[in-house]
Amino acid sequence: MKQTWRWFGPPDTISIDDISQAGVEGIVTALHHLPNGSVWTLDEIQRRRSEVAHYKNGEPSGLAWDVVESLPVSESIKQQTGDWKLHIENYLTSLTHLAEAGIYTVCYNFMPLLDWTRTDLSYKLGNGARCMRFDIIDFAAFDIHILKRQRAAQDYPAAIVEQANERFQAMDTVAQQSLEKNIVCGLPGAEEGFSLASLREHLALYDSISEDKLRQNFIDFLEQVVPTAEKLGIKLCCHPDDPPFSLLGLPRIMSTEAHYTTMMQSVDSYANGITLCSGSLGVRADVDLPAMMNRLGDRVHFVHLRNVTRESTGEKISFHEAAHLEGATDMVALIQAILDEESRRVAAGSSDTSIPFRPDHGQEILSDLRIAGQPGYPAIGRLKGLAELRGIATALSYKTS
Ligand code: DNO
Repeated sequence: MKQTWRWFGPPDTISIDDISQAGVEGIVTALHHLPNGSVWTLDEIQRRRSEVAHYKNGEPSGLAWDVVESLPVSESIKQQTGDWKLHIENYLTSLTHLAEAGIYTVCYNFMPLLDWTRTDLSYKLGNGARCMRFDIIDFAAFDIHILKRQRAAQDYPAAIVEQANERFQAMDTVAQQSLEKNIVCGLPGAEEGFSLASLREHLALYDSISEDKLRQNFIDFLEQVVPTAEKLGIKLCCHPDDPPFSLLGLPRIMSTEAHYTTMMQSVDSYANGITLCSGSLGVRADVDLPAMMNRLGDRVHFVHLRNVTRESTGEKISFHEAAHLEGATDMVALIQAILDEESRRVAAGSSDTSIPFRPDHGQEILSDLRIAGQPGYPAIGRLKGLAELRGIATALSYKTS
């Protein structure tokens, strides 16, 4: 397992110098400053590669850009509107440039409008640490009373609607504004951010896009890009929906193991792979992550290791981000399943025997609490997560000589 770390590029307050001290072996980054749908030029890619490869003083860092997260799929492609064909051409050109620069693992998602979504970005835990939380009651209160989406109330069980009404009545303007901002502005790495008015306009565009239609658009996208990726030796890996259920009435089509199986069968190629995100999929009680890794592991090209505590039951639930070894996912069993897959690859003579993973998110602890960092991406919380995950992988791989 290759230990990687997400870096948001030069504006990131955690530098390559800092990251190198965390003992990581590779970097996950993206050209966040380029608009969705545009070409990633070779120049821009080379510049970022060089930034990754050097410390602030110009000395080599020994680190390389291993994984792209994400090469965004534009809304035009997802909806098949406007410039979508040009955006696909641009996607292919960007993949070609990435391969020319020696970068072969490319993560993306197919979530409509909203990327990962939380209602509370700084939820205080009993020990004073802070983490991100998704509260389905707050979310429903936003949807029904702030966004005022038509038919919103029909999308939640009656008990949730009732609690959302009470919750909203008790909120002052500051609480309402902060909830709205958390949901619509876009979290780190998210590709789109909205105002309330623009979110309403964008939601209307999905009125005629059913789940089946979105899936067909996804398959059309894969049919266009996977053959090129295959030729270039690029491994595409789709990130799951986070949270893994429909939000704001939008279709979500990458929330379960069955969704991944459909995706893999629709375009059957090694280049059409998975980002196994234990924090996103782990919200669902019906996803067994170690078993999924055992069943679909030969297409897992990138792993996000993170844990969640489920706070309620049902299809749409509340949850918060747990410490990496706590929460719903049996992290030891999942890491064992990843190591088993690597052993199968070694036996099969594959060259991809070290699957890149990153400690996904982290709780804010110690000095993180005194720094206004990127929500979900604190230095010390992630370092703790990485150290724990690294410890498990080391112990499970230990062989006495
Ligand atoms: C959140 C991230 C997501 C992810 C994208 C992948 O922390 O895991 O934003 O990067 O969904 O395309």
